[in-house]
Amino acid sequence: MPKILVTGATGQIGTELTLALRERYGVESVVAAGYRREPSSGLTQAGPHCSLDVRDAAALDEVIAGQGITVIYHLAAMLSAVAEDQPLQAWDINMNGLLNVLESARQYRCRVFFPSSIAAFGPGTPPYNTPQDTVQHPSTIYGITKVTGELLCDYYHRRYGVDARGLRYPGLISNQVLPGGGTTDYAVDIFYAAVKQGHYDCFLRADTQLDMMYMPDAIAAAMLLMETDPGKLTHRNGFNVTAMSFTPAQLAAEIQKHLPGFTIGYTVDPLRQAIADSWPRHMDDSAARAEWVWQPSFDLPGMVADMLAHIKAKLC
Ligand code: AKB
Repeated sequence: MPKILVTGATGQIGTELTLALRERYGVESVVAAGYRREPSSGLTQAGPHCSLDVRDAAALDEVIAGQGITVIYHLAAMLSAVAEDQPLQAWDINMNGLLNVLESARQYRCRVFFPSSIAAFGPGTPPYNTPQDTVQHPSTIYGITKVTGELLCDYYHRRYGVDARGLRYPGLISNQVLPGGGTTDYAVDIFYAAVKQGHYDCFLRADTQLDMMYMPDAIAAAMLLMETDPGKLTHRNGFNVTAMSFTPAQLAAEIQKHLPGFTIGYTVDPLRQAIADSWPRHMDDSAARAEWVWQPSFDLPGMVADMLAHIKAKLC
């Protein structure tokens, strides 16, 4: 039975992943670690948890050695928009945190999951059917940390045999935890505004097409990749994965099928628009489908129906 550490366990992915891992492997097998928001007050408190700053290598080693950790899902990171506001801090958290995790993994022989992002691509990347292996020259600090993270994970595997694996997430949509400081956050905010106010003012242009995924698929993807026989993997890190690709206008039209009175307006935030414009429109995820049988369960209509049901139950 693996003993798992989830860093960033109170974040958007971490909260739901911790709960899913506990369901699969048992509550006592999964240690939830958070820093800014401690797991002691959230959904992840019902099980082993600790406060951990991943930049503190000694503290990380203490948790890993003390708890007998064998697998690390390393989710602690700063997202794209907030990282652009604080580039030095973003580098410190995203890069030094990952380096510490990989060093501990090397020393204590742990396996590692590292989430990269569509942000690992940049303006020079083919935007449609973005290939698995292509130009990666991101123009954001967040994207630079993601592509460097992919390379670092590959390096630790090649050089030290650390079993590090990862994928490139698109924008993620969760009905449980709000994202914090991302460019794709509009695709979550819109549901709360639609149910509460009947109107949403979007910070991206109506025609900004981006890849997206519903959180149950994002969690399933991480767990499936980590459970795959390593012999089947040609790539190890930075697998393209997507489930749907839409614009704010298309998402609003799908919501209007359920809430006919819903309206959307646009007040574009130049920072987040520039970030979104530098990302691909739609990735080719055939490598993930071939190597570890990736297959999403939710498309746009399925995700919208499920999101609205959950948000209405929460708010009404
Ligand atoms: C963000 O918007 O920063 C993230 C991402 C696409 O990595 N959701």
